Amino acid sequence: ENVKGKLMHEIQKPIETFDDKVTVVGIGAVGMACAFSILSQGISNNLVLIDMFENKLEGEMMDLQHGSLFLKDPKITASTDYAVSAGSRVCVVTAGVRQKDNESRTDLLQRNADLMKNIIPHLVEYSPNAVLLIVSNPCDVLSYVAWKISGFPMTRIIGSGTNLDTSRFRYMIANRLNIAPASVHAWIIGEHGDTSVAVWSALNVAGVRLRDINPKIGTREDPDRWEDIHKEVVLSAYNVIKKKGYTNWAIGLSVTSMVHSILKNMNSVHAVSTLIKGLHGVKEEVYLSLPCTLGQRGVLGVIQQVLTPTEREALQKSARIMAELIKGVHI
Ligand code: 6V0
Repeated sequence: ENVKGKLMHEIQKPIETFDDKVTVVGIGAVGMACAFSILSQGISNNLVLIDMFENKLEGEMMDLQHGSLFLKDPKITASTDYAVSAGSRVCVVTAGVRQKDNESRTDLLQRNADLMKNIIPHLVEYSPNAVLLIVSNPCDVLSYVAWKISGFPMTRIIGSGTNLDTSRFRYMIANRLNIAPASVHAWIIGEHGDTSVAVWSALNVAGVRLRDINPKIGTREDPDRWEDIHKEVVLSAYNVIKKKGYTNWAIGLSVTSMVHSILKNMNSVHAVSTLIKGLHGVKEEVYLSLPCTLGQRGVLGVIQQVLTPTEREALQKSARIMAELIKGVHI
């Protein structure tokens, strides 16, 4: 072609690199928040979008591509065909259906589990070495379902879990203390949702445990009512959904930080959903969140927090509830 040929004498073709290829399945509010945050932070320069709706896919892809000047000239592709996802290092699953009128949580769970049956085998076929990050809700049960369907080692199926709950928790504590969230060390473990466990015993700033200052912290007898913060964390999603219809920005950022740790093999610790049987006295084969180190091979290790008996029991109770839910799902 004339102008192109005259402008540049081409010596060789650039190589196509797959080192940081990330696929996002489901381009709703959550999927697009993940995509935007991954691109704008330069975490991946090779992003794939997958959904069922061709037009919307193309629209979202074009809209992002038009911002290339302000990014790092990423390669952005989109298709209903999973072949485009081939060779991904991380696949983020955000596809989901919402509750219908009069639909029970269990029915919703089965519908989303059926969705996993549809999605996961394609991802496994085209990216057999990828780490799969499950964001769709109920995230802990669906991570378990995805693990069963995929045939992957448990280390490569990760639920976004309480990474988001933990960030909400740290933000709220940070506000109360007027110290940045990054300097407030606090963890929410267990279920992403109603039965999550706040690890009050470990909450510290610069190694100073708040429980040493206020022995009642996180309990009902605490005159300062720190426990209200955990309640607010649990209600966060409901409160945001009531006001704007869905949550997306914080989960997008939280997923991005996990993808970053995986792609860059960082060994940084995130509260993510993993198979926790045998830890903290949990007997059931369930996925729940604990602080895990993340790297290119997925979950590398689980930090064994020194939990109080109350915290341990709360986690074990969560595990029993999860096991019951799992029993009801047809995989
Ligand atoms: P949304 O905006 O309705 O988007 C869902 C998308 O999934 C739509 O674009 C659908 O077309 C697509 N989809 C549905 N079925 C398929 C399929 N078989 N294959 C491909 N794509 C499909 O929902 P939203 O983005 O708001 O939420 C997505 C999921 O994330 C829901 O299950 C939420 O509950 C869950 N969240 C999880 C969070 C977490 O912390 N783990 C946080 C927020 C939301």
